[in-house]
Amino acid sequence: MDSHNNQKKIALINDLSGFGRCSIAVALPIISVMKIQCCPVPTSILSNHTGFESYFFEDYTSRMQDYVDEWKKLDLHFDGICTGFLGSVDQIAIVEKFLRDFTEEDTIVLIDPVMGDYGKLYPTYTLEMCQKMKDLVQYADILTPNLTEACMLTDTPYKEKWKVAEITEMAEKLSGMGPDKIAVTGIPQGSFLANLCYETDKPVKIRRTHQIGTSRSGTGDIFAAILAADAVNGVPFEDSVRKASLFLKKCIVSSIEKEIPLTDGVCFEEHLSRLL
Ligand code: PXL
Repeated sequence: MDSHNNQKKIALINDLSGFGRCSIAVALPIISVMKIQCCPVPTSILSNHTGFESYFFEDYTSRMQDYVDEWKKLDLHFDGICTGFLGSVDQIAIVEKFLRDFTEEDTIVLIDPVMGDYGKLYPTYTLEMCQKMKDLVQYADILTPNLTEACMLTDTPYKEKWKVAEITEMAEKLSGMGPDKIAVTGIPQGSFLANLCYETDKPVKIRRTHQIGTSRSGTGDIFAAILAADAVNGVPFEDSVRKASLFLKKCIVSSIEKEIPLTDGVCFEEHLSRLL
């Protein structure tokens, strides 16, 4: 029988940045190539992301509820919900309502708490938004904070050097807030960056990833999209973290070869077929 719900679907709540390869612009093609229908909910529209000196930013909060109300009329059911960059406190409240309205028993919720990097909040992020993000974490099955975001969500002072045990402690705290799978990204380890892969009742795993000095925009969004699509496809979390790390490494190597500025993200397009 015909149904909107005959194919697996992920609702992707994120911004649309026209340039800089982040958010919807990278997550949508990745989720599609992994054979899942991707349904975006735009949170804001930017000419280019906030890592550039200048950008145009239009908040979409006031339109979002009308937008998703139409999805209720269509009786859409989602196998996954993936949230990323959020632009205001009111918007976080709308996302919370979306999670309450659309999360069913089998829906996997991935929250990427995009808040900041290198120990600092992104320019559009306020302390009130941090508090609301802490409340949102309870809805997540999977959480993908970088080190800065893990610190902000657990009220841990940020620093440059970390012991695995200290990051594991933060992951445990985060897990206590809701999610049972957590990938803490962007951990400096010698000349590499690593991800810490935490699953409730399993030993912690460290996965090395991209080389240091090449931290590029959008890599967190690519990482989260692969994890969300894999989770919906039933791939074990640890395998998925390894796959996402390897994929990013290839993309970063190509971006260095092509001398792409760090702001412009990674050349993932030529590697998409690796995710098939
Ligand atoms: O990739 C994270 C991200 C997403 N969206 C916007 C951003 C950033 C990081 O700077 O500015 C608009």
